[in-house]
Amino acid sequence: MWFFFKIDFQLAGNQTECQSCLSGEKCVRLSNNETCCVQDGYNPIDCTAIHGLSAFLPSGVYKIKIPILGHVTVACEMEIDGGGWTIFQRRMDGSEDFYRTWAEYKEGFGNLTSEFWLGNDKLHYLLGQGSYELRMDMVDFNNQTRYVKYSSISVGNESSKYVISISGYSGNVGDCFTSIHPINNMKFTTKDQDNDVKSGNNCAAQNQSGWWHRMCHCANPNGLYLAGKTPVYARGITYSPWRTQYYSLKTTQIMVRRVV
Ligand SMILES: [Ca+2]
Repeated sequence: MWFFFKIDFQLAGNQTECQSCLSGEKCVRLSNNETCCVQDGYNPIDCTAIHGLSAFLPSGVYKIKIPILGHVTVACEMEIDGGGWTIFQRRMDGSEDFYRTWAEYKEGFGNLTSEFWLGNDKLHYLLGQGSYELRMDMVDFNNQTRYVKYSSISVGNESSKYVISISGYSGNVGDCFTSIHPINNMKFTTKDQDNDVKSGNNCAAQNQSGWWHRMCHCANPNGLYLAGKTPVYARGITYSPWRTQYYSLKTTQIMVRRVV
């Protein structure tokens, strides 16, 4: 399902393989043996840029270069909704612990080929490169699917507590991020850093996750992998307008794409 794949910018052996390279461009061979023209010294800034090199590049793990942090390895979704998405969260089998500290959410954790959180610093610098949209895909244990999309997403730096700005809902299930307990304008909260607006309680500790909690949440993508119906309220991987706070989803994937 997930390819391990990265672009290696090797010069193609035969420059005539690229028919249409401009001056200042080089003909390069990608790991899948395709060739294409890229600017000399080109570093893709996100999965949108990689998708722009060739629409036939598969979903998988690629190397990009973003401000301050330099080279970063990311997972790209190249099929869903036209492709070009940089994935920053995935749940699929409960293999990773998401009940983590501020430092761990800042840095990122998990395995890019299965469950992971990309990291709040990477997300901040990635989204600072342009205008981005967000999409979240969900699957339940009946293999039903739902998605939500937001036309604008940005995340502040650590001193802002990674405050999120999100707007422009569309999708085929209720709007959790700008309507019910909206995360818009919320700071990130972890078990060791309470930045939510619920006084007296830490929503991340209460709900066993790290997230842009309000008081507390409509969706808990980083919650416990409780695998379907559960008597436990709001601690699973919930999306309440779809399967209530008493159902933990099978898979989630949250990703961003530069609007170009
Ligand atoms: Ca609180």
